[in-house]
Amino acid sequence: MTNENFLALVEHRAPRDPAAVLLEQEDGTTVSYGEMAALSSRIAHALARAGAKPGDRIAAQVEKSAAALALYLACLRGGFVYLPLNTAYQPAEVAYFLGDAEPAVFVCRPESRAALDACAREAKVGTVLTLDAAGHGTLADAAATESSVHPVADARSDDLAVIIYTSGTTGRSKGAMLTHGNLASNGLALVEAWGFTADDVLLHALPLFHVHGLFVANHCVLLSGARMIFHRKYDASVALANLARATVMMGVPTYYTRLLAEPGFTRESASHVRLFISGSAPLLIETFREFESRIGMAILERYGMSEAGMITSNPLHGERRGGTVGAPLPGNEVRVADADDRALPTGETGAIQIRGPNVFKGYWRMPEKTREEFTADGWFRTGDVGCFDADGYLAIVGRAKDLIISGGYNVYPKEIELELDTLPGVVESAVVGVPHPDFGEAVAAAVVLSPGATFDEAAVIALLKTRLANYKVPKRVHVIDDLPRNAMGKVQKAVLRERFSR
Ligand code: MCA
Ligand code: AMP
Repeated sequence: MTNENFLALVEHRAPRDPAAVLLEQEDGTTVSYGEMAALSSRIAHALARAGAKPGDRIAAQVEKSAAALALYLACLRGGFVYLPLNTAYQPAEVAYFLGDAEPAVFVCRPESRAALDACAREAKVGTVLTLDAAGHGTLADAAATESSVHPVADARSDDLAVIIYTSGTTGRSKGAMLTHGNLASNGLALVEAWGFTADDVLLHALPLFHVHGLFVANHCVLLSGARMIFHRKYDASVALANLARATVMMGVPTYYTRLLAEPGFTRESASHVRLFISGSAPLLIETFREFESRIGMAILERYGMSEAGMITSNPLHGERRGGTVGAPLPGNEVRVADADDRALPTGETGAIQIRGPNVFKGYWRMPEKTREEFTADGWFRTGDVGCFDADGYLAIVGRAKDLIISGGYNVYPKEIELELDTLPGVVESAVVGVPHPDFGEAVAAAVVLSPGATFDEAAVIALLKTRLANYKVPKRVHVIDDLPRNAMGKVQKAVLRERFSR
């Protein structure tokens, strides 16, 4: 039986010459496919020596670097389950993920080790190792003396490869379990849909801890033997300077609005790029149009989610329609359904439901929640609301879930409301998304105070920054007399949104 580990597929499709460049770093140094295989082998040995066994979770909260990519690949290689964590998460948030996932090994930044050691102990994590942005730390030290050869662990397509935590409407994060088969089918579908070849050079400026930067970007490159220019974080002027060498760029809409704010971003400076791809959040039609008239090329918008990787995409060849996310990717099925989970005719708006080899296995240790999110006939409820046009393009017109997407990061209001409600003097709170020129949407909050209570907005924001990842912290916290409610007593968030958007 062939090995269905996703890394086996990657290695099968890797360039024959191990010296072929996989990634270029900001300092100009390069890492070849062969060097990446050797580094991920060393790390896989080091993780095993630290106590990890196949099937164990390896959690990581590390800066973006070639070594961080090697750590992900090492987990696939060793048959471990990779659990990436946003570097913005504060210790209380990390404590939840460690407690829920019970990883055998936790890799963190050296500077946050002191703050995270206690929660790792509490969660009974076997070993804590460190890795910094330059690829140094106790993990690197342990890996340095290991063999540069490690076989790819045998895995079945249905075996777990990665857990990606996504926040939820209840305020409690759920771990989406992605299998080797999910990664393989989605990666191959994207290579085909977007025409990736070994001649491509991807400008990779996305973070490495979410589906967009970790899977979509890396997998397109790895499965086509291409190369990438790896930026630690997104800086529009640095991206612009590198476009002359790139053939593809991927980003969230904020990346493109920031690029358009650069006077030097012209047809000429973009002429080497064959494809600009946007996703993770709605691309405003104004941005789509401005880009097209300035650069003479339409941004390709696609739609995805942590539970299913990429779902639909506008076409590589053919019309890219602004305000839509295109058609289902090869092998994926998408339907727009009514409240009884029955498919609606073209042109009608309803719940977006999906099925296919890209759809995840379920939420980690939440069988009930998993059951709720699937229909009786096996379709996954995305929580997005949309409609197909006569040509098969899907438009996302809203969300049934109470979700804010700020700069491509998801924020569930409930989680922020629970924090606000713990503050002295706060009786109740409501959190909404308001339009933001840079992040698309930004988080805004309203609090109702008990009689006589005082409130210092700046102090509250500063306090929240110690408890929540920075992008979740409200940009404004408004004090209001009462939360607007409908006849059923439900908070009317649309009223607050309208009020705070002015
Ligand atoms: C940073 N800040 C933000 C955000 N990012 N505020 C709201 N929303 C944000 N996204 C705030 C910080 O709190 C800080 O505020 C100030 O901005 C500067 O922080 P810094 O880190 O320097 O900001 P930046 O480097 O300019 O980051 C903005 C960014 C970044 C480049 C847009 O957020 C980003 O890379 N986003 C991409 C997210 C992504 O990869 N999403 C994919 C998810 P203060 O100074 O007050 O502290 S995967 C997904 O959604 C699905 C599967 C899909 O379809 O892809
Ligand atoms: P995540 O939970 O981070 O995986 O985010 C997934 C959610 O992001 C989806 O359910 C959508 O609501 C949203 N999303 C992703 N891509 C797009 C897009 N192109 N347009 C609108 N929303 C998007």
